[in-house]
This record gives sequence, C-alpha cells and structure tokens, in this order.
Amino acid sequence: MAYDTYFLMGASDAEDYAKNKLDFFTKDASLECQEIGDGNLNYIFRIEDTNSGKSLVIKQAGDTARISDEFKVSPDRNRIEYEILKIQNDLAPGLVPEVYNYDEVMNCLAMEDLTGHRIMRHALVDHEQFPRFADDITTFIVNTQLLTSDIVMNPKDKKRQVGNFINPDLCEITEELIFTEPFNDIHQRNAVFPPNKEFVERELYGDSELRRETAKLKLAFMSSGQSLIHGDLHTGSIFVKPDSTKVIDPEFAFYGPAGFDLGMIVANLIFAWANAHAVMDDSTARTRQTEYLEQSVNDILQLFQQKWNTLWDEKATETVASYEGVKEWYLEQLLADASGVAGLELCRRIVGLAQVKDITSIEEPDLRLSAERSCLSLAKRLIMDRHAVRDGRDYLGPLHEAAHTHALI
Ligand code: SR1
Ligand code: MG
Repeated sequence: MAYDTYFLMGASDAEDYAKNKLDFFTKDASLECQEIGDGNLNYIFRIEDTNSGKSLVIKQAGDTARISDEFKVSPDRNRIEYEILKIQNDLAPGLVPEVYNYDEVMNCLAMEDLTGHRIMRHALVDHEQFPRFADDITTFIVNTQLLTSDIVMNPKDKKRQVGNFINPDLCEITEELIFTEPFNDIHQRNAVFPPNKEFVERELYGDSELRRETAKLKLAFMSSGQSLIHGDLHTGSIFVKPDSTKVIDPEFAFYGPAGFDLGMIVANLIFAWANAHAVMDDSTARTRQTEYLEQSVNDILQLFQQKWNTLWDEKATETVASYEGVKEWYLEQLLADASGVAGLELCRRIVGLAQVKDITSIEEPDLRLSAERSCLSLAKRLIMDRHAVRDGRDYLGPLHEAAHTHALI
C-alpha cells in the first residue's frame, strides 16, 4: 500500500503503515496492533514490536466524529494537534507526548506510546490519587497560556500564530456543545437523565438571567484570542501515573480566552468529587478521596496564580503590561472566565451530548440525581457570580452548599 490517498485505517492497515511508512521499527520487527481509542473523535492505534518491546501510537482523524456522523470535522485538526504538541513540548517540557511524524495525506500522526499511564478520568473513577497533578497541570496551563499571549510574544509573531491555528470546525463543536445547547437544547440532542428533566428545564432552559450570562461567555469565546489554549482540557485528555502527567489531545487548540483551560480542568475534578461522594461506601476512603480532590482544586487555583504572577514578572515584554494595575486586572478577568467555563463544563457534561463516566457510572438513580443537581446548582453560581471567584474556597464553599441542598453529603 502506498498511502498516497486518504482512507480510514483499520488495525492491520495501521500496522502495515507503521512498518512501511515510519522510520521507527526495524525490518525484522514483529508487530502487533490494537485500536485503543475510546474518545469521541478519532482512531488510536498502539503498535508494538514484540521482539524489542518498542512501541508507538498512531492517531488518525476521520472527517466525521466517532461519536456521531452529525459532526463534520476537518481532518486538518490532526495537523493542528501535531504542531501544537511540538509547541507545548517547548513551553512545558515533559508534560505532553513526544511526536514523531505527521502525514498530511493520511491525516495521522505518530507519537510516543504512554503505556504505564492511565487516562485520568478512568483512574479517578477508580478513586486513585495523583499528588503531583496540581503542580504539573498548573505549569502546563501557565506556560502554554502566558508564553503564547500578547503579554510575552512579539505582536506580529503572535498574529501569525493566531492565523496558523484557526480551528473553525472544532470551535464550532465547543460553541454548540458547551456554550449553547445545555441552555436551550436547540438541536434536540441533549441527553438529560430522565428523572432530572424538569429540573433542567426549569433551572437551565428556563433561567433567562443565566442564559444571558452564557451568551456573554460564548461571544467572548468567539472573539477573544488571548492565548493558544488547549481547548479541551478535561480529565479524559490527560494521562497520569503517580510520577508523571501527560496532556494529550490538543486538537481543539486555537487562540481563545486565557481562562478556558483552567476552568475546564477544575470542573472535571468536581465531577470526580461528586462521583466519590455518590459511590464510595467506606467513609474513611471516601473522605480521603474527596479531601484529595478538594486539596487539588485549592492547590490548582493557588499554584496557578503564584506561577502566573512569577512568569508575568519574568517574561512580560508588552509595554502596557507594566502599567500599574494591568497585571491584576488581566488576572481578575482570567479567573472570572475560568469560573464561567467551569460552570459551563459542569452543565454540558450532565445535560449535553458528550457526558462523563464520573456521573453516568453512578448506578443508584437517587444518588445520580443528587450528584447531577449538586453540579448544576454549583455551575449556576460559578457562571452568575464569576467575577467574585478567585480561589479554591470560592469553588468549594458553593460546592458544599449545593451538595447539602441536594443531599449528596
Ligand atoms: C463531538 S465531540 C464531543 C466532545 O468530545 C471532545 O472530547 C470534546 O470535549 C467535545 O466537546
Ligand atoms: Mg479528545
């Protein structure tokens, strides 16, 4: 096979591709290939030489999303992912997989195999803990966000990068699934847990003040190119093991609001917290897990601000960045955006099409209802009161109140 015309590969094609198109395995390699993807969009192949143990991963983009043919998505996202991973590896060394090759015909990239790591969402649903996660993820977010912004970059270079990373199809998915549909079900594809239908209709679709604030957040997302953000930084986009964190799947990356990634990751830790409260019977283990997650939220907010302030002081080149009060103003806006995005992510993963195992795996219907309503009530506060949200306590205080109200704790 020449691989000079695009087609969607199966496992045997990917194995053949790795052997004949990539300069990675030796000629006498004995390859085995498995399709291991469980995401919503792409096909992931792990290929191992059983003689040497050497392995790599091939990620191929189709022209529709795996989760549904309704989403037509340009395979150019594969190029974006390849280029972004190289940039992120420069800005946050060791915190993303190494990339080996990009093929613009087959729309696939070859990269480091992260065997030994687990997808963080799966590990959190199994109630594992990752003590260095807060430190690693804040280094990743602060570096990739601030070092790609107008605060640090040459303005002409930055504008060229904005052009290079225009990502219309993937942004459209985010605009629809995160910012729009959870608050009106306009495409009739929300997947509301039936016992929660009336609550969602009243509290989300029926709340005009909430909808107005989500509109402001959506219009800011569509027009504010502050930083080269990851764009989909949930716990399914992160591989972890106790001594390593690797951020993957940056195909939603584009120049967008600087608080986006921070808000998304915090929301996903809150799903893990709700899961632990709903399903862990042993109270000692439950307390250990929920305290770990609360500590992580606190640490992320605190470390983020500490590292962000330090990096701004060290690296800012923009003249107006040194004016009195500018740094503080920029950070306040960013934290407000992060809170808004956390609220939106909490809503869309419960109400919308793309849900999360942390919630859907709660088998007892009353507990799932409590978990969902706790997250949705918190979400509304994070959106409505976002300009007052600064640190972990501003997330966790309302979380505890919502969880009490809905009998989760
Ligand atoms: C159609 S894609 C649905 C979701 O999966 C991705 O991981 C993103 O989170 C997207 O919103
Ligand atoms: Mg993904």
